[in-house]
Amino acid sequence: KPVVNLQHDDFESDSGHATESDEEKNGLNDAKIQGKEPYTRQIVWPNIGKFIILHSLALYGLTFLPSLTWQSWIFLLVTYQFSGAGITAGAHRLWSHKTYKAKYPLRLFLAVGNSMAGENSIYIWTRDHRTHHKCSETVGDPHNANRGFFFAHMGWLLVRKHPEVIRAGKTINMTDLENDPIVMLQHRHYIPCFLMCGFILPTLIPHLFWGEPLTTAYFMAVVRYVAVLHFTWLVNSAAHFYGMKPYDHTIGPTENMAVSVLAMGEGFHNYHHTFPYDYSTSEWGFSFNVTTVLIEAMAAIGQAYDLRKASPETVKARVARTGVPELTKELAMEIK
Ligand code: ST9
Ligand code: ZN
Ligand code: ZN
Repeated sequence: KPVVNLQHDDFESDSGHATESDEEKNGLNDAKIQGKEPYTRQIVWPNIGKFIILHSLALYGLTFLPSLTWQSWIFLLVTYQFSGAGITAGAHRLWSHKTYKAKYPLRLFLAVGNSMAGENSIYIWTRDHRTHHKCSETVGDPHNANRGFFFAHMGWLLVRKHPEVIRAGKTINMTDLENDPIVMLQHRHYIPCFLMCGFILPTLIPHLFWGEPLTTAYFMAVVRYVAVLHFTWLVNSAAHFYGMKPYDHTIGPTENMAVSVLAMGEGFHNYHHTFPYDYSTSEWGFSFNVTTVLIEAMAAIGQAYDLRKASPETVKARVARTGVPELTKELAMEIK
């Protein structure tokens, strides 16, 4: 198999370098994908096998939906929102971006939800996500959207990381998470935490409390897991491809309402990349944003505090500089 060894501005066919057709075959013939490091895409077959099995189980799991008891429907919805919040309010808005502070009980609650979501430990998720923001849509971005919709969605979990990702990641300061005992406990015992919160408890609870057969309860956990994975991945794929860019038209991320609905308020991605410190990830309050409702409810009972928000003046000034004022008006009409 020919070695792809392209340099940033070196597209010559040369000994040791790929020919143009090799590059096309690899789909890696673009400087935005290659970067300065020599890079060959290396498929991780065990991950492909794992995801094929997982998706087959989830598709089979869908056949159980018509026979679910009403209690199980509620349980499915609650575990979707709970594990989703472990990602949105937890890994994303709290731990990755420090958009607010949380007391111990709330951090514990979010860490349990996060373990149920099964998207790597909070520590790894945050390290990758901070790298995503720092190097957005360049070779250093773990899910670089320049490599296509599928790569941004889930392909990045099926291949070895680009060396630039690892290099960029090393420059990220993670001391805040290293000083959070809940985060480090989950990181050290990640697999048992995931299995317990993601599968064992969600299989046992419906069985013990309302007599749902164990098989049905298990398949519901699989369906919920795969659905939440795809809803999360849509933020990296759809919300980097389709939608308006009112706040900064020079970047890839977009405002995508469908993604906001599925991903609990995380589809306002043009806003989020422009104002990553904002706890609401949008300027529209509770609209299409269940996670903001949760954070504000937690603030009302004193569990969340020091919520950070971009002021309307800051947003307006930024729109005037890098955005499209007409689009914010259009978006406001769509939302209201
Ligand atoms: C999953 C994560 O699904 C999804 C994240 C999505 C993020 C979305 C963000 C959008 C905004 C929020 C929206 C929320 C919406 C929620 C909606 C809810 C309803 N920095 O990784 P390795 C170093 S996971 C620094 O193995 P390979 C490091 O030393 C799904 N260093 O690289 C590391 O060693 P260690 C389930 C870094 O070998 C070493 O390199 N999980 C960084 O290339 C090796 O790292 C899976 O399927 C960095 N950023 O393998 C697992 N990165 O870690 C999938 C690496 O020991 N992952 N280093 O410190 C894997 O199998 C592998 O990571 C791989 C790459 C094959 C993908
Ligand atoms: Zn973010
Ligand atoms: Zn993004």
